[in-house]
Amino acid sequence: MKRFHGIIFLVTVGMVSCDQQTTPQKTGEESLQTYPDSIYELNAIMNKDKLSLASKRALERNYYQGPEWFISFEESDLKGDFAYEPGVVRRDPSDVISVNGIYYVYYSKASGKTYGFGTGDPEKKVFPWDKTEVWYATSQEGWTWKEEGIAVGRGPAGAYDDRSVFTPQIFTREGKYVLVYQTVKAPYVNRVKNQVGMAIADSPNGPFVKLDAPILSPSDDGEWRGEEDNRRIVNKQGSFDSHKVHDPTLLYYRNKYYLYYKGERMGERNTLGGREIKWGVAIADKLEGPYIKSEYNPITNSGHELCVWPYDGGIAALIITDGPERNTIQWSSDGINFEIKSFIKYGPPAAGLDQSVDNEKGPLEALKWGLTHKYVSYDEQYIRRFEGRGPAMNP
Ligand code: AAL
Repeated sequence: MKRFHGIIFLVTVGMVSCDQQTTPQKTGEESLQTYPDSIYELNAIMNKDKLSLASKRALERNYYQGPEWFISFEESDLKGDFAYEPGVVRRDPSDVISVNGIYYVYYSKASGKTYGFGTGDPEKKVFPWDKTEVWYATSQEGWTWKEEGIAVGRGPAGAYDDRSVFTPQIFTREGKYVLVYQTVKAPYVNRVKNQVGMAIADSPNGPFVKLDAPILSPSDDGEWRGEEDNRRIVNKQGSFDSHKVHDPTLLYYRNKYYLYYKGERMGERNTLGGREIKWGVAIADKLEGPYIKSEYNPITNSGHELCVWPYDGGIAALIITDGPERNTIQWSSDGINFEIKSFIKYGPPAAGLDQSVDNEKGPLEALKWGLTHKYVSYDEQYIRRFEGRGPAMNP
């Protein structure tokens, strides 16, 4: 087993040395002895000839780097309509946009008890995000919020979004206000495959006009086994997004529309990182699509709700909750190839960022503040505020 590790290690050193972004100056590729003395010193490695696996990883992955991407978070309750309200679900806030000095946010809202699957009554709510609609709220200063009404409702019976519309993200460009969100068609069973919808308005207050068809669907390359409504039982798992396409987030990047999303897989397994959750991206030339899934998908091996922002010509990502690389902040120079920039203790779930912040002030400026949600119970969730506290933040 030791020898096996040694071989892997030499190969990895060779690969890492191609990456100019993170690799310290190495003078050769074939041996560990080629790191400059300063790198051993920074890693507190006093004996280059006796390297533990942990020390080898520290050298390979540049663990001595500074805290520019390291951050912690504080969360607080909000006022007005975002204060906790018994019996109501408000969750999965979008990013915040600022229009004429007023903040806007979009989110999933529902009320009523969540029963789970298998009640025998297809009308009963199965998840907190079942039978939700997209609502929106405004605020002058980001602390006291006023609920304004519905932005996107459920479709008529038989439509692809007749059961639930939820987990919205807002995108603005060229005077258009665009919501992308998850949709579910009834009946909401364990094996249901959701889709992503889009609705467009000329004002942040709407009216938001839905496209006729969803813009993204799960990959169609898995195969359930048997008829039981059990999402874990498959003949074939298929792609990382063969079951669900969640948390859509749209960015305009390199003259194209990049639709980032979370995938869930048919027959989902648990791995050493917990749930088998990964992200992908689908790219379009035009806002309405078609959105073509990247051949490089999946582009993360971890994560849960999407949280991405442009920085320094690339795209940064807050990756939390699931997978071996959860609780990391990552960055890619091309929107596809993400590398770990920091390991954090915790990140706010379903984070929505303030899109009016000047991201270029620093790597984590986009995380200065935003909205998140908190579970009180399966029947009650409410929206809160988070603030980033890190060495890279401006005071
Ligand atoms: C969230 C998101 C999606 C899921 C559910 C509601 O954390 O990942 O939105 O469908 O949970």
